[in-house]
Amino acid sequence: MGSTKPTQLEILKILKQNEGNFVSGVGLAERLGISRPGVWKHINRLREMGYEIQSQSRLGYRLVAVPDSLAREEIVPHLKTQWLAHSYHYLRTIGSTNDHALLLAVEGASHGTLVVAEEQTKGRGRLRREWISYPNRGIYLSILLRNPLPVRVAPQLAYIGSLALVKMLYEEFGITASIKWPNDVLINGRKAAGILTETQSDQDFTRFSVMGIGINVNHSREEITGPFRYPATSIAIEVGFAVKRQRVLLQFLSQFERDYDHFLQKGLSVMLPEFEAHSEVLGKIITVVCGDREIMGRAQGFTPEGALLLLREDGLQETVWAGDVSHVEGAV
Ligand code: BT5
Repeated sequence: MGSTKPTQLEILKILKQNEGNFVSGVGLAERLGISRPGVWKHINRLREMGYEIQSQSRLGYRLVAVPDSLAREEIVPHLKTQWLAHSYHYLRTIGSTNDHALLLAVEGASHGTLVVAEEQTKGRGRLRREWISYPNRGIYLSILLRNPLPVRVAPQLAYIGSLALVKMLYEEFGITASIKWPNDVLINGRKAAGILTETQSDQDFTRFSVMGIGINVNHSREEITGPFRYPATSIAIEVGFAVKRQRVLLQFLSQFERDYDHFLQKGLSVMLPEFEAHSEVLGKIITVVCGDREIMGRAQGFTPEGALLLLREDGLQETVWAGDVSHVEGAV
């Protein structure tokens, strides 16, 4: 687990309140009721966690820089959401955030619970494929959603997640990303994020859904060399500089909450024009793999439920509910 000790959190709070200024070691020791070597020990622990803390005899300690960590203390105080991520579960390393969120769901965790990790050792894609989750570079998160949805509607959550990510990347970073139906976000034609939605249902309605998303943020080219089913990239590779993951996470959560609430009120069909506007495949000749079938055709549009309408070479139109787009005309 990735929890920071209460005394360390208190020291951090005091250093942040005095950002730019030195805080005396004696003062810290007195305030916290611990010895000066005790303060020093906690300061060193914070340094190991990536906090840059300057120390000078007689002056004390000064916070110089905070790490780009997704720990609770760096995210929760800055949340702008109404209901999302207020229950915040941070893990330095975990098998899969989706597995952890599914477990929390069964134990009764609340709507909007967020699980986020710095590293996954068993990150999953669809059909149990592997999701490479390089430590401290990406964002690996799962959101627990408790609104009962008709079972056939649940896959649409992936569209809402990818739409929120694409919109956020543009608004916050000026990045033009696109959605490769049904669950990928591409930048310059390469996969930068993938979504995995898992649900538990009672008959026709979901009891809960977990929407997991993996975002390649600061990976170097070496860190995301495949072999992958589709060319991969990271935000940093495409924009040419490192991006604060904290900002990506906070802004994504705000955008997803807005889009999810809109989706609940109005349904996917109202959001379809936006989804189409950001589509990587619309109007292009693509190849879709559905089980052991491969269908080639022009992506003509989406049904109000989000299925893909494909005009095949033989002139017949086919409605594809699930599959993998393995090739897009003119792709990298
Ligand atoms: C996905 O599956 O794209 C969904 C990925 C969801 C990952 C998140 S991370 C948080 C949460 N917890 C989990 O355990 N999972 C979710 P799919 O469309 O099936 O694509 C999987 C394929 O993408 C793999 O077979 C690889 O070819 C490729 N791939 C693996 N890691 C990648 C990466 N980091 N970037 C780009 N492509 C990758």
